Amino acid sequence: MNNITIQGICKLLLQKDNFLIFMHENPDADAVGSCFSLVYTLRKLGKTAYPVCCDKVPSSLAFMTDGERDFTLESLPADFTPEFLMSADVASPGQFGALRPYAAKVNLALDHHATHDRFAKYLYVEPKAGACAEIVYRIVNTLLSGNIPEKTVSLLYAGLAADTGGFRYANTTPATHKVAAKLIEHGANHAQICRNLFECKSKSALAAEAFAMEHMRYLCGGKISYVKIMLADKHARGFEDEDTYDVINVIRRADGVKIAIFAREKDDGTFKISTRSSCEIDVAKICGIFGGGGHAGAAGCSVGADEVDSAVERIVKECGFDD
Ligand SMILES: [Mn+2]
Repeated sequence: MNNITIQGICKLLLQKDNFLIFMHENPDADAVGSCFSLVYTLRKLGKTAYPVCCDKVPSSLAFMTDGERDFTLESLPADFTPEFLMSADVASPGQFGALRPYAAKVNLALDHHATHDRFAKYLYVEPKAGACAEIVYRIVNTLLSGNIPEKTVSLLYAGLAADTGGFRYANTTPATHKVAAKLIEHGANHAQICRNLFECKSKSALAAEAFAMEHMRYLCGGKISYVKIMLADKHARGFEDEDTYDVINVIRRADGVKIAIFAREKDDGTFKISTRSSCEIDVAKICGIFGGGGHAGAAGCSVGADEVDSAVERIVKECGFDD
């Protein structure tokens, strides 16, 4: 599946000087950690590199970016001309969001999504990797001959910890733990990172989660949990989109739930549907029906306002539970 090796990637990167590295829309800790650790590593090698994303980094992840959140194209220096475009953790052109036209120009894509939509010239896709950060670690470690700065290892650790749910999800492998161990050896501040990622919540995020718990419904005899949040709910309760990012993880916790479904109305009136599976049902395949994707255990898709209820019904049906 990979058409370039880690060694090949390093050779290629050393030949270039000006890099632009894309994160996916609604960037998560793996996207931010993978992208920024590459940016810092390339800069350490004397090169010019910038991160870019169509959306702001959520404030809950600002601890990873020194408080900066705007990495849109407009944030780049006017005189910067990138010669090598990369993406990290981006599965498809659609995930570039407003920057979608750039997908066709990407020279190298690093990813761990099994559904990766081979849009780049060079690909390194490792679906067994628990996070894209696991792949990026190998690149950074080779480029820096093992001398990875503390800031970079902490970024990689955050990506790895976030995508594996704190090393609890099925995508956690011995290789994941080995990389995590290396990162801690290099000085990753794992306790502080995990506090930031998994414990510390804004009051508005807690309000969003309280709303979700109050309004979630159980379907198929309690095997599916489902909640829909409308713009009006968001405005009435005073929370933002990014406050709802953990809602899916809250509703999947109920005992007996195998599949969780969360539909959120976006500002443009369309809906983002997020799904999680803690059984053999592959939600990436099901979300694929609506042009979405992701991982077998965590996936999503976007649908119009008039199709959200029928889409949720179809997803429920595709799960194939009897009752
Ligand atoms: Mn990821």
